[in-house]
Amino acid sequence: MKLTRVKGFKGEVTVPGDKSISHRSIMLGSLAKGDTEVYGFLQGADCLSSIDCFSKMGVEIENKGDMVIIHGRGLHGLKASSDTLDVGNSGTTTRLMSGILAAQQFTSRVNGDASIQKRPMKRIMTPLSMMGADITSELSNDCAPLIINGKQLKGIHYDSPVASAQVKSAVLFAGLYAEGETSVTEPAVSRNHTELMFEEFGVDIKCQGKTATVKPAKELYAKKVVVPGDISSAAYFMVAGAITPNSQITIKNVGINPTRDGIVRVFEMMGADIQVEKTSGDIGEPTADITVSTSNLKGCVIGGDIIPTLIDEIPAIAILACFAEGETVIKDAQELKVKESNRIDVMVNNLKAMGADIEATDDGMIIRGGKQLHGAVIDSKLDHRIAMSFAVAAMNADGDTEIIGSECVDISYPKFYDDINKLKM
Ligand code: SPQ
Repeated sequence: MKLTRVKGFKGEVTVPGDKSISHRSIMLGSLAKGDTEVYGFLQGADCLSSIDCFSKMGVEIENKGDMVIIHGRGLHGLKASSDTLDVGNSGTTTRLMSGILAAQQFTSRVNGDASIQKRPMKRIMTPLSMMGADITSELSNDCAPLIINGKQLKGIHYDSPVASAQVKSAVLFAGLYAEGETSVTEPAVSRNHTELMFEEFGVDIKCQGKTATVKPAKELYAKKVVVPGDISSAAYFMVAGAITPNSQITIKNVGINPTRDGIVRVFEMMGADIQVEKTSGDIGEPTADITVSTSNLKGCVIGGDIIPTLIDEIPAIAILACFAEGETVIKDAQELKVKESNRIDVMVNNLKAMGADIEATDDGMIIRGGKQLHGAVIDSKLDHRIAMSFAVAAMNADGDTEIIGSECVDISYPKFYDDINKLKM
């Protein structure tokens, strides 16, 4: 795809439903008793992989577009799949589903695309094995394909070395089936959608500080789920509004759960013209309409406990920092190396190709803003967040930019290019 400078962006956009909540709605809906209706479900390839995997385990799931009905089979109602469970590109499906599979009375094989086959799975294999799970990496490289022989699990306390909602959630899902209580303590609190949704579906879960504790469940109960707009998708419009001259963009109904809203705090630190107007929200998830206008930005330091609350927005924030006065330091973000691509290297190399003053560090990057970007050939490495970040950069650069693999936005935002083009002046 070729992109070039725009004069400005004006208008309103409603981004698709939150990816993390959409995945969890399929998993909890499948394990619940009764029918779960999900409104605003994200029809991205990753969430369709979750639907596919649970359908293969005997769950009837009606996908009617924006609305999905899951005919739950109860906590012990899943059936062995005769095929490999194909997670596609989705780390969330792989890790959360593994926690469930570890406790079933059957064996499963879980595999995905080339990117998934490189992402680390030891981080879930270790705590699940401590619970008594039999989970192995077929190629003995701690990556998928995974073979999971369901076992009776026992509750543990796990001190997670990483702030990861996927690790925490894998253990909590396994904890539903374990003998005794299961708890996870993280070094910093990661997104808490699993905890909030467990409560909604009738699970006995307690959260205190950085620890979440779940009691074994007897039954989960179906629940209507209204999915808020994904702040990770809103991020591209927030950045576009702030860095593009003559712009004002309102993003409607965005989830602003405090474990996900770090990008809003960064916009405020950088002096962006941003307004957050709270709306009603549902399932314990606060929402807001966010308006961002062309801004005079200044660099800042982003690190510590805020990182898990904006980890997926860092590619977009790196673009923002190129348009700020002074230096932006992003640190404590080594987790970026194990996402769909190595997001530190891929951002730094591609931004360098566009003329940015940027360097990679061990745990992040340093960006000296203010250098005019120019068009370049950008390799997205088939990472949706890289493709969308560079689409926004390209619309603020001199000359043409070509994004290789631009179609990978299908993972989390299939209509992204249509939506951003509609706002062009
Ligand atoms: O699902 P996947 O592939 O891991 O997707 C990403 C993304 O950018 O969309 C990460 F690459 O989001 C993760 C996120 O980074 C989704 C997620 C979740 O829903 O629990 C948690 C985060 O990952 P982690 O490893 O920090 O727990």
